[in-house]
Amino acid sequence: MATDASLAKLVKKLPKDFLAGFATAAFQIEGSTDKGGRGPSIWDGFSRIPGKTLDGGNGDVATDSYRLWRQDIALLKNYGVRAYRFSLSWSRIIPLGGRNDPVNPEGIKFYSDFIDALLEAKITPFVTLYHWDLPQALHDRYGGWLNKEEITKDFTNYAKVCFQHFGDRVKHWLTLNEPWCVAVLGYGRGVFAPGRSSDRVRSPDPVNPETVHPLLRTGGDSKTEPYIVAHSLLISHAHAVKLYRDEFKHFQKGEIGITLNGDYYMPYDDDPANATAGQRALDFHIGWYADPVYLGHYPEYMKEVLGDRLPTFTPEEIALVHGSSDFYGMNTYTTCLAKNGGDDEFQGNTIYTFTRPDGTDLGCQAQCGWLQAYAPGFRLLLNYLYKRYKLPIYVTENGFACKGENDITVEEAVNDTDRINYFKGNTQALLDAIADGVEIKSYFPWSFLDNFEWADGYGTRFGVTYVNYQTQERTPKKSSAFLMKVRLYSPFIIGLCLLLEGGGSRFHRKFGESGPELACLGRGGSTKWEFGDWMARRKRRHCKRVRVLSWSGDGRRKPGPTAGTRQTACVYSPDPRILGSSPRMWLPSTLATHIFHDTDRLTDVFTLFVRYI
Ligand code: GBH
Repeated sequence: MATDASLAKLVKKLPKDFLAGFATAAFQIEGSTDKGGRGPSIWDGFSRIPGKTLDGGNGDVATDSYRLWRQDIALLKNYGVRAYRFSLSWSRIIPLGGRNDPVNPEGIKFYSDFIDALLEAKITPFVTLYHWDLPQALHDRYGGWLNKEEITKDFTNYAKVCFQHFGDRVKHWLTLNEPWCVAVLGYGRGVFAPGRSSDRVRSPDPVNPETVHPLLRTGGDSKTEPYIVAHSLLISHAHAVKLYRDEFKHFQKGEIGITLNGDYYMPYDDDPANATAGQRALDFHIGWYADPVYLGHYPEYMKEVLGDRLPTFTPEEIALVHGSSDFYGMNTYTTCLAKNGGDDEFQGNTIYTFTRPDGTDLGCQAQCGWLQAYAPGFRLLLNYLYKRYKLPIYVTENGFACKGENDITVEEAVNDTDRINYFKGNTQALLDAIADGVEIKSYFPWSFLDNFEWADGYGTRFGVTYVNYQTQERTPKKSSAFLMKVRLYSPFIIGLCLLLEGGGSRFHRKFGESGPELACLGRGGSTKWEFGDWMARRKRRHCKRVRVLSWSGDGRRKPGPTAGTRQTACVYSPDPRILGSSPRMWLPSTLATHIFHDTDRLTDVFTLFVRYI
């Protein structure tokens, strides 16, 4: 496996506008479900029903981020992220959800302040409109996603309110998160809200059917409802995109798309039937949504097996859906081996396994049964999607829940080696995919914090930050330090760090009272040299905070700082947010050393990481 240093070197080659940060979702972190004028969502009630979540946890408090958001942003800033993906709670913005229902000014203000604070911290907001928390009122009023006509209008109206209030500052929009999960888990398997399925033990018929909307008179139908819901989701998404493109894009100048879940399905062995099975699994997980959006039709295989259970697009609908995403939004976690057989329709009648024919496991097992770490699959999937759908890819989620992490102390949990290995492998795979020619524009590990993991409750932890749910204390795990160390979050602040004699005070003037945080990152490997400490002492005078993350030379001992020798050096960053319009800032320095004349070595050996505090 690559060393951290060699990874860090590669990471520097990422495109200049690459967005790296963390992802979260409103219901999983906000809590305060009855505060600030918020209306209930389908997850509020569902998660409170005994038996629906593994540990009985619900979303009432979650990570309390509705109250602790300033602290959260401070931590994100500390992590050095360039972007943050989060979702808006529809029922915070329109408590009853509908197009004729009032907008909640407190909800608007909450997100507006949040976005301002992110921008203030130089963090790019990446906003999901819908991450599964449908306003309960819309479900009750007309059956929610089951009712295409109504939900399309209400979702588009909700999107419009968001573009109007936040689109001046938000330039990256996602309409829906993982429609497959909404349709299959919410209306097929019944394990997610609203919990509908054909299984009458799981989802009984209503006690007084005459009092509910006609679409809700039974407990559900796993054979038809998921496909109806998926169709509504696609069309609602497409309407929101059209609205953005017609009325907002020309002056707000952002981009908009959908994000799909999808893992890679490798054939179990070289039996051609298993290769076909792998493709069927990809069709049912990914093609169901991606083929209409990017290619203009449902996958052939789905039409074939589902017959008239699969809704058909009217010509107007498909014209709207086809081409309705500016990019490919990708959430992915794992790779499975696909075997022909089984009767699980949602899996494309394919059997999934992590066990290879020789009995070994594909990768490291996570807390959740569905997740093993297998980095080569990530690279293969990136290649598959790019070849098939031909658009730049935003990786909007990718993460790992260490097995047993909830059963150990926080001191133990922060040593999240399996998560570090997962990110190490996948960062390498991402870079390899870029080298393969795949255009990749972001990487958002899931998740910033441990949080409400839906039907798993709080026992499954995906965060790079440990959350103590009694005290709400946040403790960074080592995986967060790993991601900082490979410089995923500031790949193009390449700079030199000769900030001496006046350099610091120039910085001070430039960045004002708060001062930047300067950190010197070495390339790993050899001697920790006194320069690090010296620089830290030196700069403390000028900058509020200096952190020498690591320092090392290339094995040879370098000449130390020599007083009185003036040399010219600069901090270099093509990122205009760091130094304004000029890519470099010259600094006088007194560091005598020949290696600094060689810019390549310099950027290699000395990397200055400049961030605002
Ligand atoms: C993401 O979904 C979600 O966007 C995020 O909210 C969540 O917290 C995160 O993953 C971690 O789970 O065994 O048939 O029930 C991940 C995609 C697809 C993964 C469905 C689990 C389970 C399929 N998920 N899959 S099944």
